[in-house]
This record gives sequence, C-alpha cells and structure tokens, in this order.
Amino acid sequence: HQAETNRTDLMTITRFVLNEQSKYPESRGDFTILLNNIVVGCKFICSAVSKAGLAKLIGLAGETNVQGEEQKKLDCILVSEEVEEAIFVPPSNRGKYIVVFDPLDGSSNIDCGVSIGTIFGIYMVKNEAKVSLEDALQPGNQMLAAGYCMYGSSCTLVLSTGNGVNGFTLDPSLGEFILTHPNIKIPRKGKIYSVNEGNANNWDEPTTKYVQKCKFPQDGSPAKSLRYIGSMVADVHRTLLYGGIFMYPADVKSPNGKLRILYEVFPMSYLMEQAGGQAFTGKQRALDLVPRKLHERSPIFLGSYDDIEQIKELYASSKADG
Ligand code: P6P
Repeated sequence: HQAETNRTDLMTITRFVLNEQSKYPESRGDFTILLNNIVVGCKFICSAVSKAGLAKLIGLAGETNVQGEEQKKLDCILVSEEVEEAIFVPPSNRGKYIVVFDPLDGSSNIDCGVSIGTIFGIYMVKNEAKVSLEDALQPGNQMLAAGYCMYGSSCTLVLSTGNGVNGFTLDPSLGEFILTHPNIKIPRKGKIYSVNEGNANNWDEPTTKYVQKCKFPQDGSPAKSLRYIGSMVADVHRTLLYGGIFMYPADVKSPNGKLRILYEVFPMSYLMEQAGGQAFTGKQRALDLVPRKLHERSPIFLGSYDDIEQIKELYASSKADG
C-alpha cells in the first residue's frame, strides 16, 4: 500500500513551486506563474530536441511563448543569448520580473547527441514605474531564482528559488517534472576537474599551476580525473552531483574567458552557492560581478567549496607576487 501511496503522492515541480509560494502569504503568485511558464517552455524544448525537427523550434520563437499563448503580465524584460538587444515587454503587459536565459546552450553539440540545456535566471525590476536596461544589468547577488534544464538521456530540471537546490526529472508519460533530487548539496571536495585543456598554452599562471596540481599532486593525494563534455549544462550538472571543479578560465586570446555573465555564469554560480559550493572569477566572487553589457563574458571557476578555495589561494598569491 505504501508503494502505491508514493506513486500517487508525486511531488511535481508545480506542487513544489506552489508549496514554496505558500511560505509568502502576501505573494500574488506572479512568480509561481512565471516559473511554471518557464517549466512549460522547457517541456516544449525537451520534446523538440528529442526529435530531428529542431530547426522548426527556432522558427517558433517570437513574441508569444512557444505554446502560442499571450505573454502573461509577468515578464518585464527578457534577455536571451539568441537576441542582441533586451526585449522590453510592452508597458500594458509588463510585470515586475526580468528573465535572463540561454535557451539552448551547447547547441553545437546537438548533431552528435551530447546533452544540451536551457539556463535561466530571474531578477525583480528595481522600480516598476521606471524600467530601464539597468534592471537587466544587476549583479548576480540580486538574483531571486536560477535554474537549468538538461536535455540528455533524461530531461532534468534543476532549480533554486533561494532555499537550496532541487532536481526534477521529466516523466514523459505524465508530462510532469517529478522531484528526484531533493536538497542537492555538492560534495565539499571533488576528484574531477573539468576544463578545455586545448587552451592550456594560453592560460595564466594560477590556472596553469592549479591544473598541474590536479594532474601531478605533490601531497601524495591521487591525481584528479579530467571530465570535459563541452556543454556547460552537462559539465555543471555532473559537478553539482559528483563534486569537483568546472572552469572556463581567461586566456591570452580571450581575457574574459568565453562564458556569458548574465545567463551562464550567474545562474550556475547561484546554484553552486545554494548547494554549498563556490563560484569565483579569478578576481572576485562571481555573483558580485556587476555586468556592464548584456552579453559580457567572465572567466569562471565553480564547484566544490574546498576545490575553489585552492584556486582562490593561487590567484591571491599570484596577486601578492605582483
Ligand atoms: P569550448 C558551448 O558552446 C559553450 O557555450 C558551453 O556550453 C561550453 O561550456 C563551452 O561553450 C565550451 O567551449 O571552447 O571548450 O568548446
């Protein structure tokens, strides 16, 4: 009977988000509707990605959401990796949230079947009466929620609204995301480092020293394993569950690294901190960055707390040496 109860008492992401909302009795529920709209978008992309006809998906994007419904009075500004300028929702339809997102990160990997994903973050506008581009250029420490949806062997949505991190797996037979990874905590220290070693010739000294320590530890500890998928959502998801460090460092060719602050670095850094890990740029806590442009990039080191401490020490001593 117990097994039967569990099967019918499913914790879906919709129920989970509503439960979260109930902690804020004064809330109007806009945030819940926004999150659930994002979830619907992820279900749509999951369905499209699993079919060959992905090209049609890009054509469907536009003013209305992928379901063809009117945008609800929720979004105020949308910032997409796919669109150069911020999308300001018409004032008559404007809500109080800003959504920054990379709709299909790692899409160059689609043809070979490697996992790809959607990454998103949510801010609140500073002043509903006077909305400007500045509202989309807030530091990551102002984010209210962040998450990603990974389209791989299964469709997994990982979400935080500021009270820890939870993972949900899509049950295609129900069309519901079911809570499968409650209260994710990243291991304090990991055995994996994740970086594109092909850029090693261009790294700065602290990164070079750190990777050297991973491969040839001097303290008798075992060498770390290198795992690099080349799809940020997949590399970050493995890091979150197994521990270790994911990095896209600066290099002489790209002094700000490759990953975009607003819709790659901030959401993944937010999740890592919520799961007990850290996120560092080589100079500062990643979430304290203040972006000056929508598509600005930053170097990023994120993952297990102790592993990030090591890279922070190497950058600090390199700075001390001048
Ligand atoms: P590289 C994919 O193109 C992406 O934006 C991220 O998903 C991934 O982490 C990174 O670029 C991989 O870049 O230079 O190692 O191929």
